Amino acid sequence: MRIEAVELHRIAMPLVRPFETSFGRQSARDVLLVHLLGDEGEGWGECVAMEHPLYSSEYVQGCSELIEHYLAPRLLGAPDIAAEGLGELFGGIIGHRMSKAAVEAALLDAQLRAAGLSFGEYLGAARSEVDCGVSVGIARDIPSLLEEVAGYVDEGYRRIKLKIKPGWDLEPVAAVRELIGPQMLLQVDANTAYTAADIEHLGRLDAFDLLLIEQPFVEEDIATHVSLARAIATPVCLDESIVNVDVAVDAIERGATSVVNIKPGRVGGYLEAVRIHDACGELDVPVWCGGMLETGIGRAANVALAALPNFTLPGDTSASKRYFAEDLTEPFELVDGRLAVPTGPGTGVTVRTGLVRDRASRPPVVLAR
Ligand code: NPQ
Ligand code: MG
Repeated sequence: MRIEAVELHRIAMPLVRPFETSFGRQSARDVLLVHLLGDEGEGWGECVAMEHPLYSSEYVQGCSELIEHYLAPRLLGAPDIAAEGLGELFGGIIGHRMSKAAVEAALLDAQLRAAGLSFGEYLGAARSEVDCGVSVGIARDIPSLLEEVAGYVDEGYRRIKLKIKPGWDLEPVAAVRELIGPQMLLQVDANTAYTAADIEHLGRLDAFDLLLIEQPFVEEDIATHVSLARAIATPVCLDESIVNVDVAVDAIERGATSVVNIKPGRVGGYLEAVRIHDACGELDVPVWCGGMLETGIGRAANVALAALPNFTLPGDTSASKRYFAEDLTEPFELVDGRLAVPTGPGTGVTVRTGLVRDRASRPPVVLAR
């Protein structure tokens, strides 16, 4: 379609409880939304970058400027563009995957709405609902952690993921395993907080029958993940390191990762996410859908992606209320530990534009032809 205008909305979304990881503590989600207006209709995309460059090099203000000065001009200059053509249109711009993914999601939403097709149908969903897990932040102490985990188990989550860091690993994991029993799926995420010197220590996690350990070392360091995978029984799963399908295949072939966390924002979009899903499937490597504290806009598309056949492990696709008292769309609610894949055209959700306006942290950036 022909894009007539690009709007960039920045929203402050308070979190229902602060979320602490090895890289810091967040009490609000700073959300950048891309709203595209085209000759065939409109679409919304959510950027997963955080306010500050703590999880990845990208951050909200940088993404907003990158889209404003580099991506939007190319979109607005194209006579006719579809999401499948963005790889070429943005090809000269190096990196900036989260920015590109947000624009791709908005264009996909617009073109699928125009075609009357849902994200799930378009991406290749194989089921109508997805198993959900929940990511649990670093807590003040073990009793408060256990209280939080018990609440999520009561709500029906099918897998618990604990954030860990040096000084907050063996004890909380042991206590949670004791609380939830041997059957419940349990995994940990270090967000790059460890070094090669910690390999022997991380081997002690083998005692807790974990599904996987996610990204213990820095994103560029595939080799130390290979060493860890050889040294311990717990499967190693890369998150931050997996920036595209070639890196995913390389990391798998080198033995650095035997499970892959797929986040569309981190890999440049839903089309690349599907390519990683397909490549992992061919290599018999299971994948699961990560989360970046998305509002209903990003969550809707993630739930559709998580319905593809090789997403065999529960994702960080939690209910809206895990993060937000009031979502930017109709809320996603857990039913028997699962979320329903939206069936309406595009993402299938309706953006509450009044709330987008009310929660704006700055005036929208509006670019037109
Ligand atoms: C992960 N997500 O898997 C990330 C990291 C993460 C659900 O654990 C604000 C915005 C705070 C994005 C904290 C989950 C965040 C964030 C953590 C992403 O590594
Ligand atoms: Mg992670």
